[in-house]
Parts: sequence; C-alpha cells; structure tokens
Amino acid sequence: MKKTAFFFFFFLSFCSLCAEDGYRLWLRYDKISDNALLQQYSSQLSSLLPAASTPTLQTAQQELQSGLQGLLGKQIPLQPALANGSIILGTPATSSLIASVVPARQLAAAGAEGFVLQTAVSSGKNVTVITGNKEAGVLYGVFYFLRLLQTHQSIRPLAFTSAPKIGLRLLNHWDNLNRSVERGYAGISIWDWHKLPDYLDRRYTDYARANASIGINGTVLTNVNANALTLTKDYLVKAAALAHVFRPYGIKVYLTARFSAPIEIGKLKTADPLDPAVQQWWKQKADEIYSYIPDFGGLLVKANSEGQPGPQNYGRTHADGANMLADAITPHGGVVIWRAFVYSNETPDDRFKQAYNEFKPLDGKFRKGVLVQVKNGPIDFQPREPFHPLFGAMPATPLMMEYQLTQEYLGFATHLVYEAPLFTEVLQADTYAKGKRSEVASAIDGTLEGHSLTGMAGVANIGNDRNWCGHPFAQANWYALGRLAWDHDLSAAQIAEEWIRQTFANQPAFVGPVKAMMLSSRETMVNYMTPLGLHHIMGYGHHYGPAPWYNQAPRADWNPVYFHKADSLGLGFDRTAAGSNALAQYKDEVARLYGNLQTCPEAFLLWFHHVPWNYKMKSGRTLWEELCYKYYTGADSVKQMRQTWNGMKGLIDEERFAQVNMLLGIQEKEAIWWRNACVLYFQTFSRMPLPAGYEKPDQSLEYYQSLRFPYAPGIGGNL
Ligand code: BDP
Repeated sequence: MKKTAFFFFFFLSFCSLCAEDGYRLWLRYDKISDNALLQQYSSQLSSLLPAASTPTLQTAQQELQSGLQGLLGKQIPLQPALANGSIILGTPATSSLIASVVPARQLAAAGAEGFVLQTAVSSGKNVTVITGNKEAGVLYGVFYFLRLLQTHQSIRPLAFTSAPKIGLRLLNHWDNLNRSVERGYAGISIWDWHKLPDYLDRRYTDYARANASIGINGTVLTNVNANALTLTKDYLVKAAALAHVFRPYGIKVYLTARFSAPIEIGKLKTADPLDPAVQQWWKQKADEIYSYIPDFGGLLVKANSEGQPGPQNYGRTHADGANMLADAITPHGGVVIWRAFVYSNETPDDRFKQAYNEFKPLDGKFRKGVLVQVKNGPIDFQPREPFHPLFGAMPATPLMMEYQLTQEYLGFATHLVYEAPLFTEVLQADTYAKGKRSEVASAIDGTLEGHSLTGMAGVANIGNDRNWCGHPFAQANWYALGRLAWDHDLSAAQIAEEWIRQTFANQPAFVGPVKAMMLSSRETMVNYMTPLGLHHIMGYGHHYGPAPWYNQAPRADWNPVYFHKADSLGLGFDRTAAGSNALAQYKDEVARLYGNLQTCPEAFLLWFHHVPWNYKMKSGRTLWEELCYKYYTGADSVKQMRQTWNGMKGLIDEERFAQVNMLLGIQEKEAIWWRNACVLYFQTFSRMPLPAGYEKPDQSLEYYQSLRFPYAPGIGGNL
C-alpha cells in the first residue's frame, strides 16, 4: 500500500475519534463498529418500500435512509417489491399492507401520536413495519427504530407500541427579538429574525429533527417577558417561515403574548380584558396569526409577574385575562398557556405561597383550552425544591409542568448537571390529592382528574453555540425533557444510558462510569450550592455564584437573606404553622411529613424549618457540622467527577473529551468557591469552628463578598 493511501485509511478509521463538535447531538448515526452486530442488522434490513409522498412521510423516509446509511455504512435502496428485510413506512391509510400486518389493537393503543414497530411475515417475506395512525407517529417510530440501532438493541422480532403520556411537549425559548437570550448560556438565539423569513438556516431543520426525535411537538419561540412587536405582521411572517420548516416534523409554533399589546401595537387606550374593543382586537389578531400559521399552537402568557402587564392592572383576574385570549384563540384550535409564576412586591406574604393564593380560588373559572403552566417548585427553579403546592390543588384546571433546562440556577453552562433526577423527583412526589398515589405525574398527564389537555414544557437551553447547549452534557437535559414528556415512567438512569450511547459511545467501559457520574451530578451540585433545603442564595440579578449575604435588592423576596434567615439561633425558613404556614397549602399528609422536624426529609429541612445550629441530624452531626459536611462532600465529588472523566480519555473523540475536561475544571473551582463563601458566611451566625479535617478556605469572606460580575451572561434585555 502506498504511503498516502495508508494514511488515508488510517485517518478514516480514526476520524470518529477526532473532529466531533457536538452539532449532531444524539443523532450521530456513525457506522456501527461491532462487526457481528453490523452484519446482523444488515441482513435484517435490505430495502425500503417507498413511502407515500406527503411531507412528513418523506421526511421520515429521508431520516431513515440517512440514519441507516450512516449506521450500516451502506445505502438501503428504495425498492417497491417486497423482499426479505424490507422496511415499510406509513399509516394504515397510506399502505394497505400495513393495515393487513399490524394488529388493530396495537394501532388503537398507539393513539393519535404514537407508533408501532412490528416485524412480520408478509407474502413469505420477513419485513419490518414502522407505522402510526398519524404521520407524525411514523416519524417518531423511525427515530425510535434508529435509536434501537444506535444503542445496539435487537430489532427482530419487534412488536412494540408506544404512545405519549402528555399531549403538549414543548420547549419554551426565552429568546428576544434582538437575539439575546434571557438566561441563555449557549450563545445568542438560533432564531435569526433579521434574515427571516427569506433565509432559512439549516439549523432550523436540524432543530426540528432533534426535537421530533424525542417527541417534542411544539416550540414557543419567544421570551415570556414578551415584546408586543412579536405579534405584528413583520414578525408573524417570520414565525410562519419557521412553522413551515417545523411542520413536517410534527412541531407547532407558539408565541408569547404581551398583555398590553392592544395598547402598544393596537393603538387602543386600554388592555382591559373585559373591554369589548380589546376583546375584538385579540380576535382579529388571532385571525391574522392563523392566516399566516394555520396550525399555530397558541399563546403563552406571563402576566402580572415581575413587572409584566396583566389583567390585574385593570382590577381583573388571571382567569379574566386567560379567558379573553382563549375566546380569540381556541376557535382556531389553539390553546392559551397562562403562567402561574406570580408573586407581588406589595404582598408581604411568603413568596412560596403567592401563586397558590392567587390561582387556587380561580379553579373552575378558566375556559376550555386554557392550561395553567406551573413551575416545578414554589419559588424559582432552584437546585432542589419541594413540588409546587398547586399540583393536585386545582382539579378543574389542566395544569402544565414547567421545568427549566437552561441552568440559570445550576451553574450556567459550565457545570455538568444532569437534570432528569430533578425532573423525576418532582413527578414522583405524592400530592395526596386523592389519597395515596396521587403523584404529580398523574396531575400532569391528566389521569388524576380526567383532563385530556395536558402539557410539559422546558425552558430551552439552546443557543447558536456550535454544540447547541454550551456544555456537551447539557444536551442531555434537552433530551431528558422530551423523553419524560413522552413517558414519565422512564427512569433518569434509562434516559442517561440511551443518551450516552447515542451521543458518545456504546462501550460499557464508558457508559457505566459516565452514567454513574451523570446520575449523581445533581445531588453533587445541591451539596456544593444549596444543601439541606437552602434555596435562592445566588448572586443578585445575574444569579452567578454564591451571595447568601446579599440584602440590597429593591424587594425583600429577591434577597438571599429573606430565604435562608440565618441568625444566631439557627438557619432556615420556618414555613410551619408557627411561621409562614406555607405548609398548609399542601394536603395534610404532606404538610405533616414536612412539618414535623423528625419526619421532614433532611433534603428539604431548611425549606420548612428554622433549625438550631446544634440540632442533631440523623447522621449524629449537628446542623452546622452537617452543613459543612455537605458543602465539602459536594466540592470533593466534583474532583471525583474529574477523575472519572480523565479515565475516559481515548474512549471518545479528543474534542469533546477536552471540552468536558476544561469545563469540569471550571466546575471544580466554582464548587470550591460556593463551598468556601457559604461556609464562611454561615459561620458568622453559627460561631462554630470548621469541623476537624476540613481544608480551610483560602480566601476571606470579605474577598468573596467583594467579587463583581458586571458581564455575567444571560441577562438578556428585551429590545
Ligand atoms: C426567573 C428568571 C427570569 C424569568 C423568570 C420567569 O430569573 O429571568 O423571567 O424566572 O420565569 O427565574 O418568568
């Protein structure tokens, strides 16, 4: 062999280990390196029956062809004649063959959006059928099928039906029209509003592919702190261009509505929801939106919250506002998603209680077609929160879950934090709304109260960084949101495993340690940031780094000191009857569990109790010692993560290996920063020494308090 040829082959065989910028996410489709498996798959898949020529089925066919080409290293030809190894794609309506080989009950179980994967013998040939009642289901089936190959699972025999448990599976982008992203840490917005509608970036298609591959079926393009211009013709035309790209992928576009839009862009004097001119304005606006985007998903609204206008400006309720919009939107088939994230400066009550106080009395007052979107916890996307007391408390109203994928409170895009354990912890929490086993999941998927309108949203962590999410591992949080919205019975471990196998590698030597690292990463972060139920003690405004001492915010409940209440006696927010009594918002069983110092899980202790510094914890340590123990354990665990990662060298591409390595370096530094700053600060109240054996912080408290970050990312600015 000539030298150049040798180098070429050398390069080819190693190229999967070099350039890998993360752009392909979990849809890498690299050739399967296990030869036996490759041969097995190749013999089972020979050709593809041409699918009907609708946009979605053609999209499914293309995805399957390019996926198989990559994975098998050869083209699977389109061939109308049935052969051994044929793959058949379509719905029972587009293919009579499908109707004859797939049992009707399996199709029925797939519902409107699900899919069936079925191996069968047809005219004496072994075939694989990928089908669903609707075309989007076929596409979901294709992605699932490709996932089986990417994760090296068996594809014969198959008799598998899957249907989503939740109807609206959405991303919420907090993207502004000037392309800044509120709380975005992965570059600027991927929506290039300036070049839309004429220039369609390839990214829009790849975004749609990625979402469809995990079952996400809607995207709210714009920030909840909304700009009224979003609803002007210029921007509707741009949104329509995106909707056009997303449509074949089963993804609908939604927009955020600024409540005062009738004044700002409609030249009305008021935005009062009971004013007939305002109602008429919204109806016309809805007609206009649907004239550009016939399958528009609906409007998401943040009203009377953190300075946003809303119905209360006119003495009306949230229900009045939502219903007015519903009257305009629902006749076209859309929904109104009204956020319950409200708390008021004027209300002196515990911020924990305010959403419940406002919304619970409105149960039953919302029109059909309105969903109330509730954050997973009562404060604000903290590393750990108890479940929001509204779940299970508004039986007559469909409640939608809102998670935050972007790591505003979880170390930005520099910390490796796998969020699925946070998501599942909340879903599995028991609300006791209808006795035992009334988990949050059942309140969200509609089974608890018999709602058919259901939803789950994640605040997107996507930007124009080459790898989409900034941190290679942050992609897993996007992935997990989609998978859990589809099936909340999946475990965080299952989701991590399939994500790792697709995104990085299938070797057990990689999958095992990396999965373990991901699964413990959230607890690790809780330990070094907010252990034992501490919350909201981050830097003011930008939310970067620790600032438990901060007390200068213009409103009390933006100050960390409001939340931790450290004093010479102890630490934590008393939310029992002796304190703010927020616990009364939960069902008795939950209130009793959390309300009793003995039974309250220690992970939630300081959420609900002001605990004496020398209180004996289950470990036998005092509260002060336990706090130190958690902070030090957390920071040490990041060191271990780095060691684990170092052991992965050579098992994956150099590029992502090095990126993660550097990011873990930042995370380790910042974990130590959190630990030192918090321990030194709380020590000024406990007045107790650092327990023996702990390394002393290398800086003073004053040093940590003096740090300033005027250019911390993610502040946005909605122009
Ligand atoms: C907070 C964010 C703020 C958002 C707000 C919201 O700091 O930027 O606008 O949530 O959800 O956590 O509306």
